[in-house]
Amino acid sequence: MIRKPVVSAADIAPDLNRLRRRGLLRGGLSLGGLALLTGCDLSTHSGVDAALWAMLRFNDRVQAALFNPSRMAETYPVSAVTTPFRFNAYYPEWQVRSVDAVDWRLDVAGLVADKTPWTVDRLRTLPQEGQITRHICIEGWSQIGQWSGVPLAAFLRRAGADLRARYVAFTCFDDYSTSIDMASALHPQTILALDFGQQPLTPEWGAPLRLRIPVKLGFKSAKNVRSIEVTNTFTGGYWENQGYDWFSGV
Ligand SMILES: Nc1nc2c(c(=O)[nH]1)N[C@H]1C(S)=C(S)[C@@H](COP(=O)(O)O)O[C@H]1N2
Ligand SMILES: [Mo]
Repeated sequence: MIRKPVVSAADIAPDLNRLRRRGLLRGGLSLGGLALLTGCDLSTHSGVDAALWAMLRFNDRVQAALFNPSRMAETYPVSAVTTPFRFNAYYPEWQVRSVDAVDWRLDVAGLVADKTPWTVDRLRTLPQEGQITRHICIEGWSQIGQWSGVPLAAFLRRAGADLRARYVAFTCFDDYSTSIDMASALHPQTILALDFGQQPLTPEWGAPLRLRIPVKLGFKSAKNVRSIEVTNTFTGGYWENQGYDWFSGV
């Protein structure tokens, strides 16, 4: 990375505007103010980067503190379901990857007593919950869908997860990843979905298993899940590591 000796206020104006839009910064914040807030050295580009990331992590902590675990996302009647349902991923639909559901295993890692991998059949023996909720993409569109599957809270309890851990992290076999805070993981509407529109998920909608978390923006609802890890280590995610707000509550 090329290090410029001095960074001007104009250099970071777009980033500051981004933080301001999120209601994180009010009014004009000078470079000096940002340095004070974050304790980062702003004389180089990497210093500014560090400062902006520090602000984003601060924003995550504020959002986590404001999260109300008993507030439910709005639910809808079947008649409100959006058809056709829009596909989205970081690649086009023709590049969707699929696995044989019979061979697929859900790996469980980290602060969990029982790390036995799960099959689809065994996941179906756990209690199932359905929901018709709005999926809101950060790109500015939304749609209503019907999903059902295992409440993540029930799954975590069953696996003997340490529910005091900070994060639940997901990896996907399309090389996507995301992670969420434990409070949101335990929210009653956060489910490991196996069905979409009352049919088993198909690959483009995240088969064999996707996270469905209506209290967060759509990019948090990881499709094509391969593993779940309970951890105290911050792991970010595919979009989060590129600057999307990590908490992303709706
Ligand atoms: N594995 C995986 N999950 C993913 C993504 C992805 O690229 N890969 N994209 C996310 C984004 S940005 C959105 S909006 C939703 C889209 O879900 P849908 O195709 O069911 O509408 O999936 C999310 N989960
Ligand atoms: Mo999205």
